[in-house]
Amino acid sequence: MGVVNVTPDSFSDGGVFDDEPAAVAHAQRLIAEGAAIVDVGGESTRPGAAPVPLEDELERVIGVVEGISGARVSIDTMKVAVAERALDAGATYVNDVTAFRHEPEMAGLVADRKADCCLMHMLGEPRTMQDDPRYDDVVSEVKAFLEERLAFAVDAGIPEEHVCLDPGIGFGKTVEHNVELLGRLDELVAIGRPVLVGASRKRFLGRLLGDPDALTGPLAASVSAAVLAYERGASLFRAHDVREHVQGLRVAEAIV
Ligand code: HH2
Repeated sequence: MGVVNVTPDSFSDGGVFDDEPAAVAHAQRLIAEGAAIVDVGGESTRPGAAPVPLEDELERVIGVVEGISGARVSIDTMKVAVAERALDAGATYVNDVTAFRHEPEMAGLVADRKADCCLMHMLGEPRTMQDDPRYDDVVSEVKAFLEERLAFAVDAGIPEEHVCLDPGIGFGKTVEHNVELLGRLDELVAIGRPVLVGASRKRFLGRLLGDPDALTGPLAASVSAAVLAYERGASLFRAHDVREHVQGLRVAEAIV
C-alpha cells in the first residue's frame, strides 16, 4: 500500500504532493513501483495534528482519487462524508485510523458499498496521543481492541473477509510499545484477519537509532521493520517508498 499524502503538514512529506497533478503523478509512480493499493489522505494524523475541516479535506482528495488508475484506491479518512465521495469517485477501500469510533456510521457505509476496510488501533486522538501513553500489556490490549472493532464491523454488516487489522504503529505508543507490537505481531495475526503494518518513516525508528528528537525514521530502518513484520505474519505494508519495500519484501518472501 503506497502512501499519497495530499496535505501541507504530513510528518514526512507534507507539502510535497499537495496539489492534484503532483499527487496523481506520485500515485502513478508508486503503482509503477509495485503498489497494489494507493492510500490517499487529506488529513495528517501526525502527533499534535489539528483536525481538517470537511470542505478542505474533500477539496484535497476527491480529484486525486478520480485521477488514479491501475491499482486499488484506499481513502484514508475518519469522515463518512469524505469516504462516501471517495467511493463515488472510484475508491474501494476505507482506511479509518479511528476504526469507526469517530463516526460509527462509517461501518454502515462500508457495508452498503461492499468496500474493504482497515481497522487501526489508536490510543486517544492525534492531538494528544503521544502524551505519556500507558498500557499494562500493549499487545493484549491492542488485540482486545481489534477483536472488539472487528465484531462491531461484522455486526454492522461488513463481511469479515472485507476487514484487515492494524496495530497502529506510532499512534499513542512509545518506542518500546512499537517494538513490542512488531516483535509479537503473530499474536495479532492469530485473530485471523490480514494484518497491515505502517512503520514507514515513523519517528520511533529514528529514536531507536539514537536520536531522541527524531521526527522521522530512515528508509533502511523502515524496510527492516516491514521485513520483520512480514516474517511474523503481516500481509499488507503501508509505505512511502514503495520500490524499496517491494525489493526488501520480495527477498524476504523468497527466504522465509
Ligand atoms: N499511519 C499514518 C496514517 N495513516 N493508516 C494506517 N492504517 N496505518 C498507519 O500506520 C497509518 C495510517 C501516518 O503516516 P502518514 O500518512 O505518512 O503521515 P500523516 O498522518 O502525518 O499524514
